[in-house]
Amino acid sequence: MQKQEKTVALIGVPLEEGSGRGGCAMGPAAYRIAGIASALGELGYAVEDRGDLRPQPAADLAPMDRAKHLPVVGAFTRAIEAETYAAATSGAVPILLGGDHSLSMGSVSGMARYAATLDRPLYVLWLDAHSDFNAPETSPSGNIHGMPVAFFCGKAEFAPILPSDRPLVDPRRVYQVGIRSVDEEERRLIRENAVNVFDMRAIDEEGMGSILKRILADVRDAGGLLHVSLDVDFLDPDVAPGVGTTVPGGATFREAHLIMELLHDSGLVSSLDLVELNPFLDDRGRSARIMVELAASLFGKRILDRPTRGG
Ligand code: B3U
Ligand code: MN
Ligand code: MN
Repeated sequence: MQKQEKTVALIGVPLEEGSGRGGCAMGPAAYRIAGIASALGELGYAVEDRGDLRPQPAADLAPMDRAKHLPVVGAFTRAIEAETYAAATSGAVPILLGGDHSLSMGSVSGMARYAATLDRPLYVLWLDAHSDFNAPETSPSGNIHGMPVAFFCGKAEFAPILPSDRPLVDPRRVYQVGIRSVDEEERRLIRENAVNVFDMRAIDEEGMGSILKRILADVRDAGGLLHVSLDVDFLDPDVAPGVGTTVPGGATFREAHLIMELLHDSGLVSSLDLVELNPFLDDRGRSARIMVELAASLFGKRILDRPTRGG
Protein backbone atom coordinates (compact mmCIF):
# COMPACT_ATOMS: atom_id res chain seq x y z
CA MET A 1 0.00 0.00 0.00
CA GLN A 2 1.34 3.42 -0.94
CA LYS A 3 0.20 5.23 2.18
CA GLN A 4 0.65 8.82 1.12
CA GLU A 5 -1.38 8.55 -2.08
CA LYS A 6 -4.07 6.15 -0.98
CA THR A 7 -7.67 7.25 -0.44
CA VAL A 8 -10.08 5.51 1.89
CA ALA A 9 -13.81 6.04 1.27
CA LEU A 10 -16.09 5.86 4.31
CA ILE A 11 -19.59 4.68 3.38
CA GLY A 12 -22.16 4.91 6.19
CA VAL A 13 -24.85 2.22 6.21
CA PRO A 14 -27.53 2.92 8.84
CA LEU A 15 -29.18 -0.47 8.33
CA GLU A 16 -30.61 -2.59 11.17
CA GLU A 17 -33.58 -4.29 9.50
CA GLY A 18 -31.46 -7.36 8.70
CA SER A 19 -30.75 -8.01 12.36
CA GLY A 20 -34.19 -8.37 13.93
CA ARG A 21 -33.60 -5.65 16.54
CA GLY A 22 -32.97 -1.92 16.77
CA GLY A 23 -29.63 -0.20 17.31
CA CYS A 24 -27.24 -1.03 14.45
CA ALA A 25 -28.53 1.95 12.48
CA MET A 26 -26.64 4.13 14.98
CA GLY A 27 -23.37 2.38 14.06
CA PRO A 28 -22.10 4.89 11.46
CA ALA A 29 -22.60 7.78 13.90
CA ALA A 30 -20.74 5.90 16.64
CA TYR A 31 -17.75 5.19 14.37
CA ARG A 32 -17.55 8.86 13.43
CA ILE A 33 -17.73 9.91 17.09
CA ALA A 34 -15.05 7.33 17.94
CA GLY A 35 -12.81 9.12 15.45
CA ILE A 36 -12.46 6.78 12.50
CA ALA A 37 -11.72 9.60 10.03
CA SER A 38 -8.96 11.19 12.12
CA ALA A 39 -7.44 7.79 13.00
CA LEU A 40 -7.01 7.00 9.29
CA GLY A 41 -6.04 10.56 8.40
CA GLU A 42 -3.20 10.46 10.93
CA LEU A 43 -1.84 7.39 9.13
CA GLY A 44 -1.42 9.46 5.97
CA TYR A 45 -4.55 8.52 4.03
CA ALA A 46 -6.84 10.91 2.23
CA VAL A 47 -10.19 10.21 3.91
CA GLU A 48 -13.28 10.75 1.81
CA ASP A 49 -16.47 10.50 3.89
CA ARG A 50 -19.27 9.72 1.46
CA GLY A 51 -21.96 10.17 4.16
CA ASP A 52 -24.79 7.74 4.88
CA LEU A 53 -26.82 5.79 2.32
CA ARG A 54 -30.57 6.24 2.85
CA PRO A 55 -32.43 4.44 0.04
CA GLN A 56 -36.21 4.21 -0.06
CA PRO A 57 -37.58 0.65 0.37
CA ALA A 58 -37.67 -1.16 -3.00
CA ALA A 59 -41.25 -1.19 -4.31
CA ASP A 60 -40.48 -4.05 -6.73
CA LEU A 61 -39.39 -6.48 -3.98
CA ALA A 62 -42.38 -8.18 -2.35
CA PRO A 63 -42.10 -8.81 1.40
CA MET A 64 -41.11 -12.41 2.27
CA ASP A 65 -41.89 -14.15 5.56
CA ARG A 66 -38.61 -16.07 5.56
CA ALA A 67 -36.46 -13.02 4.70
CA LYS A 68 -37.63 -10.21 6.96
CA HIS A 69 -37.67 -6.60 5.72
CA LEU A 70 -36.63 -7.63 2.22
CA PRO A 71 -37.76 -4.33 0.59
CA VAL A 72 -35.49 -2.35 2.96
CA VAL A 73 -32.53 -4.75 2.90
CA GLY A 74 -32.83 -5.18 -0.88
CA ALA A 75 -32.84 -1.41 -1.46
CA PHE A 76 -29.75 -1.05 0.74
CA THR A 77 -28.05 -3.94 -1.09
CA ARG A 78 -28.50 -2.15 -4.42
CA ALA A 79 -27.28 1.21 -3.07
CA ILE A 80 -24.29 -0.34 -1.26
CA GLU A 81 -23.29 -2.43 -4.30
CA ALA A 82 -23.26 0.69 -6.51
CA GLU A 83 -21.44 2.90 -3.98
CA THR A 84 -18.80 0.28 -3.16
CA TYR A 85 -18.15 -0.35 -6.85
CA ALA A 86 -17.90 3.39 -7.55
CA ALA A 87 -15.51 3.99 -4.64
CA ALA A 88 -13.25 1.08 -5.63
CA THR A 89 -13.27 2.15 -9.28
CA SER A 90 -12.19 5.65 -8.24
CA GLY A 91 -9.07 4.07 -6.69
CA ALA A 92 -10.20 4.25 -3.05
CA VAL A 93 -10.41 1.49 -0.45
CA PRO A 94 -14.11 1.34 0.53
CA ILE A 95 -14.81 1.03 4.27
CA LEU A 96 -18.42 0.22 5.06
CA LEU A 97 -19.56 1.60 8.42
CA GLY A 98 -22.46 -0.65 9.43
CA GLY A 99 -25.10 -1.38 10.03
CA ASP A 100 -25.91 -5.06 10.36
CA HIS A 101 -24.16 -7.82 8.42
CA SER A 102 -26.75 -7.96 5.63
CA LEU A 103 -24.84 -4.95 4.23
CA SER A 104 -22.17 -7.38 2.97
CA MET A 105 -24.59 -8.62 0.31
CA GLY A 106 -23.98 -5.24 -1.32
CA SER A 107 -20.36 -4.53 -0.43
CA VAL A 108 -19.04 -7.95 -1.46
CA SER A 109 -21.15 -7.97 -4.63
CA GLY A 110 -19.79 -4.53 -5.53
CA MET A 111 -16.23 -5.70 -4.96
CA ALA A 112 -16.90 -8.87 -6.98
CA ARG A 113 -17.98 -6.65 -9.89
CA TYR A 114 -14.86 -4.50 -9.45
CA ALA A 115 -12.54 -7.57 -9.26
CA ALA A 116 -14.11 -8.91 -12.47
CA THR A 117 -13.15 -5.68 -14.30
CA LEU A 118 -9.53 -6.33 -13.26
CA ASP A 119 -9.82 -10.02 -14.16
CA ARG A 120 -8.69 -10.90 -10.64
CA PRO A 121 -10.42 -13.30 -8.22
CA LEU A 122 -12.10 -11.87 -5.11
CA TYR A 123 -11.36 -13.53 -1.78
CA VAL A 124 -13.34 -12.85 1.39
CA LEU A 125 -12.05 -13.03 4.96
CA TRP A 126 -15.12 -13.41 7.20
CA LEU A 127 -14.29 -12.63 10.86
CA ASP A 128 -17.41 -13.63 12.76
CA ALA A 129 -18.88 -15.92 15.43
CA HIS A 130 -21.41 -17.00 12.76
CA SER A 131 -21.09 -18.46 9.26
CA ASP A 132 -23.98 -16.32 7.92
CA PHE A 133 -24.59 -18.98 5.24
CA ASN A 134 -28.34 -19.45 5.74
CA ALA A 135 -30.86 -19.23 2.92
CA PRO A 136 -34.44 -18.10 3.50
CA GLU A 137 -35.46 -21.82 3.58
CA THR A 138 -32.87 -22.81 6.20
CA SER A 139 -32.83 -19.74 8.45
CA PRO A 140 -34.27 -20.33 11.92
CA SER A 141 -34.92 -16.60 12.37
CA GLY A 142 -35.67 -15.16 8.92
CA ASN A 143 -33.12 -12.42 9.71
CA ILE A 144 -31.19 -11.57 6.56
CA HIS A 145 -27.97 -10.80 8.48
CA GLY A 146 -27.61 -14.58 8.81
CA MET A 147 -27.62 -15.00 4.99
CA PRO A 148 -25.10 -12.64 3.29
CA VAL A 149 -22.38 -15.22 2.51
CA ALA A 150 -24.88 -17.55 0.84
CA PHE A 151 -26.22 -14.55 -1.09
CA PHE A 152 -22.95 -13.30 -2.57
CA CYS A 153 -21.94 -16.88 -3.41
CA GLY A 154 -25.23 -17.29 -5.31
CA LYS A 155 -26.54 -19.95 -2.93
CA ALA A 156 -29.52 -18.15 -1.35
CA GLU A 157 -32.73 -17.69 -3.32
CA PHE A 158 -33.96 -14.17 -2.88
CA ALA A 159 -36.14 -12.12 -5.16
CA PRO A 160 -34.18 -10.39 -7.97
CA ILE A 161 -32.25 -7.90 -5.86
CA LEU A 162 -29.24 -7.58 -8.18
CA PRO A 163 -28.95 -8.44 -11.90
CA SER A 164 -28.89 -12.20 -12.46
CA ASP A 165 -25.56 -11.97 -14.33
CA ARG A 166 -23.75 -10.30 -11.38
CA PRO A 167 -20.34 -11.79 -10.58
CA LEU A 168 -20.54 -14.26 -7.70
CA VAL A 169 -17.91 -15.20 -5.15
CA ASP A 170 -16.63 -18.78 -5.29
CA PRO A 171 -17.37 -20.21 -1.80
CA ARG A 172 -13.94 -21.92 -1.89
CA ARG A 173 -12.49 -18.39 -1.82
CA VAL A 174 -14.35 -17.54 1.41
CA TYR A 175 -12.28 -17.96 4.59
CA GLN A 176 -14.21 -17.81 7.85
CA VAL A 177 -12.32 -17.32 11.12
CA GLY A 178 -13.68 -17.22 14.68
CA ILE A 179 -16.75 -19.36 13.99
CA ARG A 180 -18.60 -20.76 17.02
CA SER A 181 -22.31 -20.65 16.19
CA VAL A 182 -23.59 -22.54 13.13
CA ASP A 183 -27.16 -23.74 12.55
CA GLU A 184 -27.87 -27.37 11.66
CA GLU A 185 -28.75 -26.86 7.98
CA GLU A 186 -26.12 -24.17 7.64
CA ARG A 187 -23.46 -26.66 8.73
CA ARG A 188 -24.41 -28.90 5.79
CA LEU A 189 -24.36 -25.96 3.36
CA ILE A 190 -20.90 -24.73 4.30
CA ARG A 191 -19.55 -28.29 3.98
CA GLU A 192 -21.23 -28.92 0.61
CA ASN A 193 -19.98 -25.60 -0.74
CA ALA A 194 -16.44 -26.11 0.59
CA VAL A 195 -16.25 -22.84 2.53
CA ASN A 196 -12.93 -22.66 4.45
CA VAL A 197 -13.92 -22.54 8.10
CA PHE A 198 -11.51 -22.00 10.98
CA ASP A 199 -13.53 -22.38 14.16
CA MET A 200 -12.32 -21.48 17.66
CA ARG A 201 -10.88 -24.97 18.10
CA ALA A 202 -8.69 -24.51 15.00
CA ILE A 203 -7.53 -21.16 16.36
CA ASP A 204 -6.66 -22.68 19.75
CA GLU A 205 -4.85 -25.63 18.21
CA GLU A 206 -3.01 -23.88 15.38
CA GLY A 207 -2.71 -20.28 16.51
CA MET A 208 -4.14 -17.21 14.83
CA GLY A 209 -0.86 -16.14 13.21
CA SER A 210 -0.28 -19.39 11.36
CA ILE A 211 -3.90 -19.57 10.13
CA LEU A 212 -3.77 -16.02 8.80
CA LYS A 213 -0.46 -16.55 7.05
CA ARG A 214 -1.87 -19.58 5.24
CA ILE A 215 -4.92 -17.64 4.11
CA LEU A 216 -2.84 -14.69 2.91
CA ALA A 217 -0.50 -17.01 0.99
CA ASP A 218 -3.51 -18.46 -0.88
CA VAL A 219 -4.74 -14.98 -1.84
CA ARG A 220 -1.30 -13.81 -2.91
CA ASP A 221 -0.57 -16.93 -4.96
CA ALA A 222 -3.84 -16.48 -6.86
CA GLY A 223 -3.29 -12.75 -7.49
CA GLY A 224 -6.52 -12.03 -5.63
CA LEU A 225 -8.14 -9.03 -4.01
CA LEU A 226 -9.13 -9.51 -0.37
CA HIS A 227 -12.33 -8.14 1.12
CA VAL A 228 -12.38 -8.22 4.94
CA SER A 229 -15.69 -8.38 6.80
CA LEU A 230 -15.36 -7.81 10.56
CA ASP A 231 -18.40 -8.60 12.72
CA VAL A 232 -18.19 -7.19 16.27
CA ASP A 233 -19.21 -10.61 17.62
CA PHE A 234 -15.95 -12.10 16.26
CA LEU A 235 -14.52 -10.61 19.45
CA ASP A 236 -15.29 -12.06 22.84
CA PRO A 237 -18.25 -10.27 24.48
CA ASP A 238 -15.99 -9.28 27.39
CA VAL A 239 -13.88 -7.32 24.88
CA ALA A 240 -16.70 -5.89 22.77
CA PRO A 241 -20.16 -6.02 24.38
CA GLY A 242 -21.88 -3.67 21.90
CA VAL A 243 -23.50 -6.30 19.69
CA GLY A 244 -26.91 -7.99 19.56
CA THR A 245 -25.78 -11.61 19.30
CA THR A 246 -23.02 -12.15 21.85
CA VAL A 247 -21.46 -15.63 21.74
CA PRO A 248 -19.01 -16.58 24.50
CA GLY A 249 -15.52 -17.85 23.71
CA GLY A 250 -14.61 -15.29 21.06
CA ALA A 251 -11.33 -13.83 19.85
CA THR A 252 -9.19 -11.83 22.22
CA PHE A 253 -8.13 -8.28 21.42
CA ARG A 254 -4.59 -9.55 20.89
CA GLU A 255 -5.71 -12.16 18.34
CA ALA A 256 -7.75 -9.57 16.44
CA HIS A 257 -4.91 -7.08 16.59
CA LEU A 258 -2.45 -9.62 15.17
CA ILE A 259 -4.82 -10.33 12.27
CA MET A 260 -5.03 -6.63 11.44
CA GLU A 261 -1.25 -6.20 11.50
CA LEU A 262 -0.71 -9.23 9.26
CA LEU A 263 -3.42 -7.96 6.89
CA HIS A 264 -1.71 -4.60 6.64
CA ASP A 265 1.70 -6.12 6.01
CA SER A 266 0.24 -8.29 3.24
CA GLY A 267 -0.88 -5.28 1.18
CA LEU A 268 -3.74 -7.44 -0.18
CA VAL A 269 -6.79 -5.81 1.42
CA SER A 270 -9.06 -4.06 -1.07
CA SER A 271 -12.06 -3.24 1.14
CA LEU A 272 -13.45 -3.56 4.65
CA ASP A 273 -16.83 -3.96 6.38
CA LEU A 274 -17.26 -2.99 10.04
CA VAL A 275 -20.58 -4.54 11.02
CA GLU A 276 -23.07 -5.35 13.78
CA LEU A 277 -21.97 -2.61 16.18
CA ASN A 278 -25.02 -1.79 18.32
CA PRO A 279 -24.24 1.44 20.20
CA PHE A 280 -27.46 1.02 22.23
CA LEU A 281 -25.93 -2.10 23.84
CA ASP A 282 -22.38 -0.77 24.15
CA ASP A 283 -20.50 0.14 27.29
CA ARG A 284 -19.57 3.85 27.09
CA GLY A 285 -18.38 3.54 23.46
CA ARG A 286 -15.89 0.79 24.22
CA SER A 287 -16.80 -1.49 21.29
CA ALA A 288 -16.89 1.40 18.83
CA ARG A 289 -13.43 2.48 19.93
CA ILE A 290 -12.03 -1.06 19.69
CA MET A 291 -13.36 -1.43 16.15
CA VAL A 292 -11.74 1.89 15.18
CA GLU A 293 -8.48 0.78 16.80
CA LEU A 294 -8.55 -2.49 14.83
CA ALA A 295 -9.30 -0.65 11.58
CA ALA A 296 -6.35 1.67 12.24
CA SER A 297 -4.07 -1.35 12.72
CA LEU A 298 -5.31 -2.83 9.45
CA PHE A 299 -4.35 0.44 7.76
CA GLY A 300 -0.86 0.54 9.19
CA LYS A 301 -0.91 1.75 12.78
CA ARG A 302 1.83 -0.19 14.54
CA ILE A 303 3.45 -0.44 17.92
CA LEU A 304 7.07 -0.59 16.74
CA ASP A 305 8.78 -0.38 13.38
CA ARG A 306 9.76 -3.79 12.14
CA PRO A 307 10.82 -5.21 8.82
CA THR A 308 7.81 -6.08 6.66
CA ARG A 309 7.32 -9.83 6.83
CA GLY A 310 4.32 -10.24 4.52
CA GLY A 311 1.83 -13.04 4.98
N1 B3U B 1 -27.51 -18.19 12.55
C1 B3U B 1 -28.58 -17.45 13.16
C2 B3U B 1 -28.08 -16.39 14.13
C3 B3U B 1 -27.21 -15.33 13.60
C4 B3U B 1 -26.53 -15.23 12.43
N2 B3U B 1 -25.88 -14.06 12.45
C5 B3U B 1 -26.14 -13.46 13.56
N3 B3U B 1 -26.97 -14.22 14.27
N4 B3U B 1 -25.66 -12.29 14.00
C6 B3U B 1 -29.50 -16.83 12.09
O1 B3U B 1 -30.46 -16.18 12.47
O2 B3U B 1 -29.26 -17.05 10.90
MN1 MN C 1 -22.19 -11.78 10.91
MN1 MN D 1 -21.99 -12.71 13.97
